[in-house]
Amino acid sequence: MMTLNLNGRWKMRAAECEDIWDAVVPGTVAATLLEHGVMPDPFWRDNEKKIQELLDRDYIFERSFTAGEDLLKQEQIVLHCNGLDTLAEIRLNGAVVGNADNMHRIWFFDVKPFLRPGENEISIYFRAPAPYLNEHPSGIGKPYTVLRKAACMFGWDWGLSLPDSGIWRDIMIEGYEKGTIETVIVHQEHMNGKVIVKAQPVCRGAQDLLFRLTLTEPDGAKLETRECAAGGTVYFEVEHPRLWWPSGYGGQPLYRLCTELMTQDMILDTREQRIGLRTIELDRSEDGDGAKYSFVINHIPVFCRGENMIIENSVIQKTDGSCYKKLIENSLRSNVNSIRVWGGAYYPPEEFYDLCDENGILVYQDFMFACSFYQISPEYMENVKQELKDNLARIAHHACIGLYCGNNEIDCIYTVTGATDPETTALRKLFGSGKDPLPEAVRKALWANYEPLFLEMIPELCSRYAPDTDYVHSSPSAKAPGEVTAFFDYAKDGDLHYYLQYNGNAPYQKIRTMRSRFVTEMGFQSYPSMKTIASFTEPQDRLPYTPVMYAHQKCAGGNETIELYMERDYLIPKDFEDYVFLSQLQAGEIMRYSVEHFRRDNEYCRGIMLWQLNDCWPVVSWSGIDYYGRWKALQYFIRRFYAPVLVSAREEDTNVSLWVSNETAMECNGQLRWKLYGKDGKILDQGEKSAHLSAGESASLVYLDYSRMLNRIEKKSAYLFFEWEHNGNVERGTVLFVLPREFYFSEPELSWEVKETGSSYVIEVTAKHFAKAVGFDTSEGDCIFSDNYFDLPAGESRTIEVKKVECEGISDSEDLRRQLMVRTLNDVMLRAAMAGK
Ligand code: BMA
Repeated sequence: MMTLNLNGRWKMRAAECEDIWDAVVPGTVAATLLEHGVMPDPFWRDNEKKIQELLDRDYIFERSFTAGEDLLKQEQIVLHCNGLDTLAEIRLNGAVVGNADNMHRIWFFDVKPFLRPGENEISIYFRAPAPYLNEHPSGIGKPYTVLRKAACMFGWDWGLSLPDSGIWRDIMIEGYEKGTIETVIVHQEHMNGKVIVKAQPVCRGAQDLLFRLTLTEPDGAKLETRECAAGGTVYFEVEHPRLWWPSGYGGQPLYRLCTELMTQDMILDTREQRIGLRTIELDRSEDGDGAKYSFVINHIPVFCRGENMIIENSVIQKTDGSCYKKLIENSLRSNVNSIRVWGGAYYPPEEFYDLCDENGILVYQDFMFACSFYQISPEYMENVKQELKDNLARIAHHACIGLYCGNNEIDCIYTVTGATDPETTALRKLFGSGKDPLPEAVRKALWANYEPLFLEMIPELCSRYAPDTDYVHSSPSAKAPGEVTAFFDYAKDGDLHYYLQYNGNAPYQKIRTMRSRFVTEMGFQSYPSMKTIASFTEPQDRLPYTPVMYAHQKCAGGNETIELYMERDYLIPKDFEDYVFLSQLQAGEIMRYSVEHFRRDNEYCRGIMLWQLNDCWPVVSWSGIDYYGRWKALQYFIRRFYAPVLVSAREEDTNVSLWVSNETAMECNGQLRWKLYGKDGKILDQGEKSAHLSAGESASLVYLDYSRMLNRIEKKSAYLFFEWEHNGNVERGTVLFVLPREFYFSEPELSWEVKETGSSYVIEVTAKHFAKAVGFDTSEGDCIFSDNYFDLPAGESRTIEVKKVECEGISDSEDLRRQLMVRTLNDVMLRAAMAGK
């Protein structure tokens, strides 16, 4: 095959004016306009409003290229576009060669009749998506459902509206003889300690060709080479297979499958896929109280400690492989072993799945449908079918993909349209689906649009392209599609999405009355760091309720909800920096409280995926890591509460049980220690206990009854500090016996020193008095601390490491010392109390 790469320098012009700009492809309208200063920074203050008009215009990308003799003499010549966003007309030397209308598809256009020797002109006309939606109202769903384009590009409850267009993935011309490889479908059969790998090549074009497939061991040793004809299957028998595991359960050896498409005397095309040998199953067996929702890999149940990923950047051109590398590195550092690719976005590039394969991150893969009914027609179904084939053919062989999911939240929207119970009725209003249940006839019509897509076509395609991977039709969903009548019933035999607003802004403590098989979404919002806020505001904007801060809060009532919960547990700071700090701490605490609860209940609950891992612009959101890659307090909490072996406390007034939850495939022997501190750091009680936990066991190890020791007053200055030590790791936690707003905080009197070792800086911090949530930050530069927002009992020290390679804008230890800022909950509460007086 011959490839003429068309990436690189193009020209872009607006359809209705003379302006013309240099453009880089892959690239988009917004990226080009930004580059040339035509579009104001969409992230600055409330500029979002100002950019819409620019994106409401049509644009043309064009360039010339030279077609050589070698290319022209090929039997077949196609224009291959890995991504056109979205409504595009493609011309070659003035003639229309095709149209595109689906951002998620891979397009091939026959260009042989249009190419000429020497100089050629290609142009792609992009019609503006937002005006198109206005002209083509959706029958039954949200406006974005009309176009096969990332739904969130029109705005989401964490994302600005930036309905871009462009050549967003690679573009090239390919010339070939007879045919090319479309994909190789891989099926594994594990039995008696062997794996039979069945590989079924699929080709485009002529079908009378031959395939030669070679399987190579992870260490590079060639295992076998076999041949088959088109439509045939090749079988490899792997003795002593080296199995692929999710992170923390074993290694990630990857075999290589190299496929050559051939005639008797020529190799026409090649394709290489890396495959991991493993069995993977979503166990949904009934157990008397509903049904499980549990990932079982190589026969070991794996607890998912996951996060939901959204698009990486609202301006798509800024997305490259390196941003995924960072996301995965951050996930691993946070003890995350699974990521959900959420359905309101787009299918990530190969780099993402490669990284997940290599690092043992299990992927929960949604198809790109979210939060609305989609009206189907034969043309729509055909378009989607091609989209699914394109993407399954591209990604299905990856070891990391643990599950396919038809859509995000459409089954539950259906549930709320019919519900009569008070909780689900309240949700119907929240989801904007009206006050009253919909008439049955209308619901039937909605379901008639659901079934053919999510219960027929998609699962059929999945079983063809991904025969070893399970499919669920929606998240959340229960076992029987469309039959859930009350929202919280998903928890019993399916997966749950849980936000406190879904529960009437209930106290977060209510979670302890709930059980759920799997929590695919759960989150709490917080503000991004002050440095990030400074990047999009003027000083006068920096208060929770200014128009600019509202412009960077896309969830209705979001800032108010943050404050509502703050008011319940804390004193509201007057100082905005304190406020931001507290909002982050609160999100961390609420998630800690909730995740620890579900982890203790690990016989019932088999996974949690927090909403949300990342941000696509600087915004107040549920994320743990903000747009600039800065860790919010939540991400440090995640690192702790997602530790494979977790120690946690279940307190009830003055009584506490201490639990250890071992989510590893090995038994765990360790030492539990606890100390109860009273006023002035006086130790009131202490103890320790060795314990043994088997693989996957979660158990209460001690029950401490302090009802006699702690009276109404003493409770306000007492805290229990506990830790679990095993294999040199120490996990810790603290219990307060009253809400932080009632606690007698004193100045912690922290002191710290910064030292330097070869590759790291080391901060040693000591607290004279109990310090709650010691939060470090740097004034100008950025870094990741080995731990942060942690508690220090009176008189104790902690060593924190900062890796030099992870520092930006910090030149040496002296500079770090100069930039280092520390804030504790003590400071924030004391200041708030003073300001309140
Ligand atoms: C769920 C998600 C997203 C949304 C999030 C936060 O509904 O699926 O659509 O952003 O909650 O509200």
